[in-house]
Amino acid sequence: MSRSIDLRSDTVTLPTDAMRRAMAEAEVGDDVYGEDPTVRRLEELGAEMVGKEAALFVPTGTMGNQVAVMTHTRRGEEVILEADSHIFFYEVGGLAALSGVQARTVPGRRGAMDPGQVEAAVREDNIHFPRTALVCLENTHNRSGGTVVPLENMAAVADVARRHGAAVHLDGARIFNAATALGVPPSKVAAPADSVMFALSKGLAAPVGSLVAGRREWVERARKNRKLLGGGMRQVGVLAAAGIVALTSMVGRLAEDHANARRLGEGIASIPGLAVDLETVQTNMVSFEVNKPGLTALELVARMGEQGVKANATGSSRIRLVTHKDVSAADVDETLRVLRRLLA
Ligand code: TLP
Repeated sequence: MSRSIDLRSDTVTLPTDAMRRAMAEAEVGDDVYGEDPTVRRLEELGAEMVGKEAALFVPTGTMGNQVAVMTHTRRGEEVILEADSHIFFYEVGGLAALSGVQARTVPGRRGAMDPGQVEAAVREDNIHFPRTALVCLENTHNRSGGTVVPLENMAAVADVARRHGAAVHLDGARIFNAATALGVPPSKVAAPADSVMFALSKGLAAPVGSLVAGRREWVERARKNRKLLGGGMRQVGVLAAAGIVALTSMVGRLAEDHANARRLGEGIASIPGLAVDLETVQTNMVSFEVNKPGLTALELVARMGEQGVKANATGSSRIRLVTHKDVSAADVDETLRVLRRLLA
């Protein structure tokens, strides 16, 4: 069977040979006792890269975001976040189920919330109201098609939060894609936030893992909440070792994924029956509409699958394609050939 082209997500990336070697050779210890030297190295390296005092290794981005929310809030408080944000849309209701907080959503434009609307959503002091404890940002913004939220917008929203005594958390699962697209270090993207979660297991191709970073005292409280959620891992340096390879050798190549997404987006824009807003193709994703009467996104995804191209439907007429290190320019061209045939 010929290999398929997997554009469902950058989470499907396979670990590199260098990662497998580092994993096999990793020096380990019991991380719940703080005795795994490889985890410590990863946490220090990650914290430094995003310009924060300390970081915590977590098994998934979802746990990282949820631990962050739990550490910033108390039960019954309110969290402001973008209506299509991952934390609100894709984390199984964790805000309510795990932290007992309530979500107040604000619509965004390509992931960016209007600071005025955020300000209007902040609760004033009133005996009836929950306290607004936290504002969450996301960069790059997944459901907008991997768009980059402008740094000025992040700073303006963070400023609103601070003026009202609320903390700011950044879901930076793809912070390195944002930094690559903006041509700035990731610490600049994380700067407006008190805490940031970023993934090692997406475009950077580690098999597992994310980091949550912030002030040292905050990270120690987050460590306790990670334990509460069952995320205290033992000789986990075997995984952290792959994370170190991810951070030290996989960031530089993300521009290649962005170029492939652009090539894919431009090709899709020329196919009758498909529509893509090329202005949203800013990093490693292409989110497009299926406009052919009688053809749903799910049906097109199924037909693409039969032709060896895997994709995800993200709405009844919307499909998302994600480029990553296991997708070449030739794979992009093959994907475009398949789409042209299917839409003919
Ligand atoms: N996103 C996944 C799915 O959950 C949708 C994907 O394929 O894109 N924040 C953002 C912005 C994310 O895109 C994701 C994963 C997460 C958090 C959660 O990370 P994991 O999958 O490690 O829990």
